Amino acid sequence: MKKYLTKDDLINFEEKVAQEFNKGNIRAPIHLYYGNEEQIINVFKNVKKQDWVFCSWRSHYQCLLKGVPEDILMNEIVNGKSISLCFPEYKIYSSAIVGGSIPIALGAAWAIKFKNKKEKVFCFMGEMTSETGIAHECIKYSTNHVLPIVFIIEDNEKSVMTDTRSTWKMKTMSYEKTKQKNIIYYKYSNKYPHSGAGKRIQF
Ligand SMILES: Cc1ncc(C[n+]2csc(CCOP(=O)(O)OP(=O)(O)O)c2C)c(N)n1
Repeated sequence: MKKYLTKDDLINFEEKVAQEFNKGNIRAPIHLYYGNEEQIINVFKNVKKQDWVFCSWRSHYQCLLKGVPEDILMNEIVNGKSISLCFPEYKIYSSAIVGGSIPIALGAAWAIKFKNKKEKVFCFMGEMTSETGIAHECIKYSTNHVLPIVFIIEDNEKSVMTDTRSTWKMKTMSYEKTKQKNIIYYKYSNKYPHSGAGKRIQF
């Protein structure tokens, strides 16, 4: 029987990672989610097993929702891989480089279309990443070439600790009010800091 993950399952997993990190058991950076559980569960209602998911440095929720078992995921995180989690067997790929996974996601979508496959690509990014040139180019190319890719922009209003809107002098981000069908845009408020879990840990 398929197990559907709930909001509490996701929150509890991040809480466990936070505890391990604050105890000094994870000797590498972690980026935790909080506050976007309902939105991301909704996105995953349309993600099928055969689909690809591309992420950034913050990807624990996507891994869980794509079907990576909790123990396997936790093991990778404790081994210091949280920032770039890749599970090809579950068709999930991450990069810690701002914008790094977007052109790869586009390439995957292009290949799917070229080979007439039924798969889809889901590509997650933060709102600061969505303002970069590479994101604009990839979204434009995918839209105009009608590629099987959906971009999910998760807006926490910050780029590390910088206010994204004041950086660009924009009240509304470029894709915030978009009507494009290949873009999902949502705002959330994270209780965790950009990196770590609130306690200074010396590696
Ligand atoms: C090429 C590159 N430049 C800088 C960084 C450092 N960096 C990591 S996350 C981040 C902020 C990105 O902000 P946003 O896209 O809004 O993501 P989120 O707030 O969800 O982390 C920056 C500048 C990086 N990882 N890669």
